Amino acid sequence: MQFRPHSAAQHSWRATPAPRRAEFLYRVGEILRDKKRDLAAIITGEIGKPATEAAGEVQEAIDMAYYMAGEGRRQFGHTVPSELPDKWAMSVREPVGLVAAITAWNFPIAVPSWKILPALVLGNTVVWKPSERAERCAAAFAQVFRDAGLPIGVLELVTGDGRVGEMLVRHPDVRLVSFTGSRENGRRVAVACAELGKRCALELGGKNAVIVLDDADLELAVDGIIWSAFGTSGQRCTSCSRVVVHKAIRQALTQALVERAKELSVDEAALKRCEPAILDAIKAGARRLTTGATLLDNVTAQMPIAQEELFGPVCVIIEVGSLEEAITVNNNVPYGLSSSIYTQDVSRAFTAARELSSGIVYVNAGTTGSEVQLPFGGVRSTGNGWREAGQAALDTFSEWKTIYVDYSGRLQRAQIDR
Ligand code: TXE
Repeated sequence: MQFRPHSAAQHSWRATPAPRRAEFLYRVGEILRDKKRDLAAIITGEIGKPATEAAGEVQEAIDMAYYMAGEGRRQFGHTVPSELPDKWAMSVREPVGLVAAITAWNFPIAVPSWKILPALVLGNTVVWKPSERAERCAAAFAQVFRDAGLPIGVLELVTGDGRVGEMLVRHPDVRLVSFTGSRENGRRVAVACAELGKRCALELGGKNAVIVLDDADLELAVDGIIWSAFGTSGQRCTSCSRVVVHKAIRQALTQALVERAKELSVDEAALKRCEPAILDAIKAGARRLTTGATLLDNVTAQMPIAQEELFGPVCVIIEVGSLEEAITVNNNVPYGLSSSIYTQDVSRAFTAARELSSGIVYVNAGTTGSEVQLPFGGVRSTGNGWREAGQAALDTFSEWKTIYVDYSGRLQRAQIDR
């Protein structure tokens, strides 16, 4: 499979004033809004996401379209007095160039929108390789950009598996790879980008915990855990796969979670993929409390099932004796995407918000539910410093250029001519 970027499209898109580029994104938002139901039905049909969650996913793309369209008139730079007379100093944002967006299957429209929309409004062109498990969703989403009148060659859709992804990563014209997927494949992308001197923005796995302290609103915590652990059958990178509970309320919380989990139906294929890890945990002493939406207790923090991302409807319960111990358990995993704490004590909430090692922290809410106007991403094995969404995305998809204009008519040497 060959990919030939549209260099003419790249030059003309870069030269298009940002407010004009933004007009295409406003139209994308309007079309997404008008086609929300149809697109949600395609997501449900292709990957089995429940209708309400699929609609929520399209809404996320709508929100991102309008948010990033607004950035068309807010690409602020800086002007600052030079240290030398008759000299002007300023900085401006510039596009990186051709961006390769490589995305996972579980959010086939929302996650691509988090990459494509900021990349376009900043003047980049994009080649997008969706997951091979969500190509119908990708075709429908790419059609929205065509219907919005986006010039040919500004957004290119290429389909295929990881080999096509690798080809794009190595393509000489690609300057930035924005990758969402598993840690293993993310590392392959990062190594290739390092060898080739390309920027690489990674959004990888999670092993997200909900901490429940002894003063928590138990009912609220149960709602938040059940939703973030078993919504989307636990197949969000931000899904809760660990409950870290204070020993004083462990029994009451566990009982309440079991009652609720029993009522749920889950993606059986996702659960099946998790069965070997569940059996290993049981051999190591864990106790399976429910099938389907699976809860296990008697799990210690260092067990593999409490460390590794399963990406399915499985959640373990770990008992602790203090906030400090809960924070240590939360932080001692390879991933650092999302954390949550339930407490009604403001000092403990803010202590946790400061000490929890993750890119996102929720207080009195579960681990899922990011909003487009704030940075999204994680630390350690979840990411590599770049963020998506919010103002942070502007830095991921642009370069700074500093411009000095010396109108003195003579040689002036900074730091020397004093
Ligand atoms: O990933 P895969 P999946 C994570 C989630 C889980 C994974 C599930 O935590 O770990 O994604 O998604 C392409 N070079 N997140 O199974 O298999 C592949 O074709 C280049 C985190 O889809 O890694 C697909 O398009 N590309 C996230 C994409 O990579 C390669 C939110 C992902 O595939 C490649 C959602 C290679 N060598 C899911 N190999 C977050 N943190 O925001 C594969 N691909």
